[in-house]
Amino acid sequence: MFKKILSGPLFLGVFFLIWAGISLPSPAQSSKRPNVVFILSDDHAYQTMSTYNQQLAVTPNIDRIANEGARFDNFFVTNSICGPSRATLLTGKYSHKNGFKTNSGKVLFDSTQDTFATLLAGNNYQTAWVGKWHLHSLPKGFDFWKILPDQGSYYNPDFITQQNDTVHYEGYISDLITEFSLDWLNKRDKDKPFVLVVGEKATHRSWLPDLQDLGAYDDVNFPVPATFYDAYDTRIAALNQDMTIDKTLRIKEDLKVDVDYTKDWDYKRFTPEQLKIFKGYYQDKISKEFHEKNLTGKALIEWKYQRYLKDYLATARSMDRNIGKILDYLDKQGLTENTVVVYTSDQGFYMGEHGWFDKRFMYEESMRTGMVMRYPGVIKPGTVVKQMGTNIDWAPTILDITGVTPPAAIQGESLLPFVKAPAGTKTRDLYYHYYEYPEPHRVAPHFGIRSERYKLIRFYGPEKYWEFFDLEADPTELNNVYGQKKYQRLIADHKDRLKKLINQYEDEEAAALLE
Ligand code: SGN
Ligand code: CA
Repeated sequence: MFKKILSGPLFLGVFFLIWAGISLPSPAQSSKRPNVVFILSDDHAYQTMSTYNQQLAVTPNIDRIANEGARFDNFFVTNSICGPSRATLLTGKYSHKNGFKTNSGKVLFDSTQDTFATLLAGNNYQTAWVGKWHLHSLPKGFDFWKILPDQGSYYNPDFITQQNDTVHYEGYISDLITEFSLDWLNKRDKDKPFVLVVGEKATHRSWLPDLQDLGAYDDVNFPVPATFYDAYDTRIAALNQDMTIDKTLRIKEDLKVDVDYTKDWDYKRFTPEQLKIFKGYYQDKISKEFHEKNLTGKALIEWKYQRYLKDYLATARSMDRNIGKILDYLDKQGLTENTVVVYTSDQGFYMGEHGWFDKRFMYEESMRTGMVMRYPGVIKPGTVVKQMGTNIDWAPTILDITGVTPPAAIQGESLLPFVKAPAGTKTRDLYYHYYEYPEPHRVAPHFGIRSERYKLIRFYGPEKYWEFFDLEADPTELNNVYGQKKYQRLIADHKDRLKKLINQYEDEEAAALLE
């Protein structure tokens, strides 16, 4: 019976299908090599991306990438601040290897080293970087770039162009970054594949939303996180930081209460029309509310928390709309099928957990970052990747997609095997090292290991000491159990594993600080 069905022309057809199925080139091998659009935002917390958490915000366009591709549920950074994360994106290396450890400006990014852009140059790819760069030296190895000076401005910003001019543009930052990105895509050589990095300024402090998004979340009363009133028992570095909503977050500069619009910061950049709308909201509504309520104590701290979230999430909304514009452009140009889109942030951020904003610590909210990736034909829509990865994997992933063999000096590895086998069994220990101290937020330098269940951290600032957390028993990391007898075997095991990572990644500075 079976034999009969498979005889004659039908047999030939089935044979052809099997043969075609086997030899059909994957997008990565096809002559039409895939493009990459890598969107890297600034300080955008995964807690505020609705693909991860529906309690705070709505981010339909980031969610669209996740739904049509993959969401990484255990993705981390290796040094949770801006410049170092970008240097790691470029090089696939830890800060101690690429030389860019802090944002301080004392060290420029060494642009003579290999980056994914220089490695792609010989491979017929066109490369571009648009938007936030924050590495103090100018980009090298990209065919096109147009970057913000330092942190850049939200309204009517300057851009540094390839001619090394600083040019003033009118408009809102996320719109302009999209406009310049799409402009380059329109003008590119359409016969060659491309890699474009879109470096968003949002959602960096001090969170200025686009005019159309002012007050977008004003009707929402956000739940106060369970750790909001953390007293930092057992954690000296957490006690000594300077990044609380209570004490560090500024009512005027951050929450825009009683700003002097003629004198203060970026407000001088506003056009009269923009200023009218902005003042109408922050002066006539928010500052008025602040004075009328005349709050003190806990009520004041919680008002600050609510205002912080409202400004932050409205700024994220302005950016998410722009991510939508990029996705629409790819659709309209017929590029979607052959373009990998990644959205991620340079690090995580505190949305009131432990009473904080900002990042830096090796604790979960700052070490983790959200990451979604769409790769039609390769990633099954709705994939959820549970395996752990870090930002040293970004560059080797871009190289893998574009068919370039990574040089041995790259310390990360491609994430493509993870998206193909998202529940794979590969476990790896992650290594972290943060340096910037004391400015601007007095977070003591530290390094450590994160395994799937535990975290061991060595602080080496003013106080030299260890922390150990059981993330299953204590997911919010309130209870440093270093020194508790029942954990001694696990702690010794993690110290060994930490030493191995330090050797593997050749972090000599950390090796000397272990005892
Ligand atoms: C500025 C901010 C800090 C922030 C750093 C680094 N202060 O100094 O709050 O931690 O940038 O951010 S501000 O008052 O100037 O906004 S990073 O994202 O570039 O690493
Ligand atoms: Ca950042």
